[in-house]
Amino acid sequence: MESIDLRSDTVTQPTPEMRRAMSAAKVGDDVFGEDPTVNQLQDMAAERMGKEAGLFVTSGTMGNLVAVLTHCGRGDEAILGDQAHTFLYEAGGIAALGGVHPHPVRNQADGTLRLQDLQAAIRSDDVHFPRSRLICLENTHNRCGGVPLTAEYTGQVGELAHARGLALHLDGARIFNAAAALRRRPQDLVAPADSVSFCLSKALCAPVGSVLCGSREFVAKARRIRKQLGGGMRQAGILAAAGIVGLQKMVDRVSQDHENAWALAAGLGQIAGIRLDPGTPYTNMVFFELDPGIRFDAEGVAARLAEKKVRVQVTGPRRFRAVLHYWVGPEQVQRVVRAFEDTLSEPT
Ligand code: TLP
Repeated sequence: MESIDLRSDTVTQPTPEMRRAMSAAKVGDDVFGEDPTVNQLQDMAAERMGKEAGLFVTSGTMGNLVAVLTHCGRGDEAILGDQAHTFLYEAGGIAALGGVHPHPVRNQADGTLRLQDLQAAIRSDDVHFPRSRLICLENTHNRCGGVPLTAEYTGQVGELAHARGLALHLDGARIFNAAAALRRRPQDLVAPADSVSFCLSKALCAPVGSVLCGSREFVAKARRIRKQLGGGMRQAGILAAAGIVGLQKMVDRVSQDHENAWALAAGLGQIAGIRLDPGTPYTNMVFFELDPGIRFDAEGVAARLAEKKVRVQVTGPRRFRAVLHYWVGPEQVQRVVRAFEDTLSEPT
């Protein structure tokens, strides 16, 4: 029996087609700009995002870091959600490596930052203050349940940022999930942003990489910063080849992951002792917790599930996240539901 890993969509393995494309990829020295496969991926990504240019980076974390360091200098300030991945889970890189002051604003449950909170967070010109340079949004919003942000909301934030002389960066790690859920083109969702990074190594199944997109001028500057960070790769076409297959073949299928997430939520919702988060799932993530009546804690349940070859992410003492992806189909979803049923009915 194969194990079912729902801890994240980052666990996705490359498809056989990706492995074939990787072994056949034409490569060159990408620091010289001479890797044809990287160049093709960057062009495709920029076109998908409706931006002038793209830059292949090692990870979503590097995409956000390079973006923030391209927009901001040392001592400048980036305004972002207090639940943002960049604020919580990127090892403080923007401060540690860029001297950029993070200014967290409370995330609402729907992943947004209130416009009045953003207005209030932007500093006036005063020697006491860091200079506000950037607002960051996240779409879909991971910690807020994988919820998508609408094009209209992002447009309002873009207008506000630009009117006050700030730039807008979008962490679009899962922008294709947002696009599928909202039935909008990704380029419409990211149009108000000056830069956007999206991941190839999550729903799209590529083994490595993200692409940071923006204007030609922005990407030229970002390229130097990527080099400073040690992210200038050489024959990276081997990796980019998988990303190209991801963009060609995996984008249109992410709505299947959303359907499987609904099926999982429907099954889990029937089990006494499981409480689904209101609204879950918005996209490919199901968030839920254990009722107070259940004697196990989340770690205890996860350990018992692991014995049944089912893995989920523990996100709190009694909380879980399950992320659907290409390698988990409807049959596996039913196996996960049964594994939860069996586990919660076991004696402690
Ligand atoms: N998220 C991972 C973990 O780091 C939490 C996950 O399992 O969800 N932005 C967003 C919104 C993300 O969710 C992630 C990864 C990243 C950026 C960073 O991407 P990588 O892992 O490629 O550095």
